[in-house]
Amino acid sequence: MTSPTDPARRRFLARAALAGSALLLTGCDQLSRSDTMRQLSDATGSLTQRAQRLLASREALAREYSPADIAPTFRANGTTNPRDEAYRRLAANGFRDWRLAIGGLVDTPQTFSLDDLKAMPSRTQITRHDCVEGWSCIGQWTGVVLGDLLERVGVRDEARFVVFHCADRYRGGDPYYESLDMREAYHPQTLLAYGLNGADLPIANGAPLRLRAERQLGYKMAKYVMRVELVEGFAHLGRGRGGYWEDRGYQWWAGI
Ligand SMILES: Nc1nc2c(c(=O)[nH]1)N[C@H]1C(S)=C(S)[C@@H](COP(=O)(O)O)O[C@H]1N2
Ligand SMILES: [Mo]
Repeated sequence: MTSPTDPARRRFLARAALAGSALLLTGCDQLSRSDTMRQLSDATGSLTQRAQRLLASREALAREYSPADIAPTFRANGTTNPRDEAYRRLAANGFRDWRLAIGGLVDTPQTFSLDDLKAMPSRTQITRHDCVEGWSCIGQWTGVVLGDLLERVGVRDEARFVVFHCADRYRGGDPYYESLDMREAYHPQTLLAYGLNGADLPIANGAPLRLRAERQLGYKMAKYVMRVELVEGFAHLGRGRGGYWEDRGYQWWAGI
């Protein structure tokens, strides 16, 4: 055990506080179990502070990195090449016939082509993706701020969640889907992204459009988004827990 006055511990905590994060990772990193445990126990103090800050303000921004931190290739996980027939046809045509549909509890249901989305104001951010399986990766994402799109369609007062319906069935089983609450949906870093590291989003990472919810774990960030639905609750979707992995026991709230 180290004491709070231990100089090495004080230096570690000072560095962690400066960087705004206890786990300093660049590029793609694999955290071994012992590394993770050591860093977590070393950093208990600052992690507690971080949790308090997040609780005090759910509007807090996720850390953004510099171009030098970007991993040479962004790791892909989960579905990396949907086999679904409709998706394959869209991909074969460079997604020219793809449309994002936004409906449910909105004033004006609308569809958007990729060009429509690219013509809207965009945001670019370099962030770290953390997968619950124990890896992380830094990439630069470009896309439409989800809140801007929601403003366009007009969200009705009864809407409490935004659901993302995806093109893929994970391992050929049930369709992948995810959901966010309205505060996370309107967060300034929550994007529907069509670009990764300055190029079109690759199929492996969710082309043509994927969610970025930077304060959440990787499984929340739906790839291959086809339809966005505003709902009061998600009991009628999948097994009723708000997402593919939530239906299989993962936490719905995956804030980090
Ligand atoms: N449609 C869809 N979205 C998905 C998944 C998936 O299998 N299908 N996997 C999730 C998981 S667990 C992670 S970690 C990230 C991986 O994103 P990446 O392939 O860009 O690394 O996508 C998430 N979104
Ligand atoms: Mo993940």
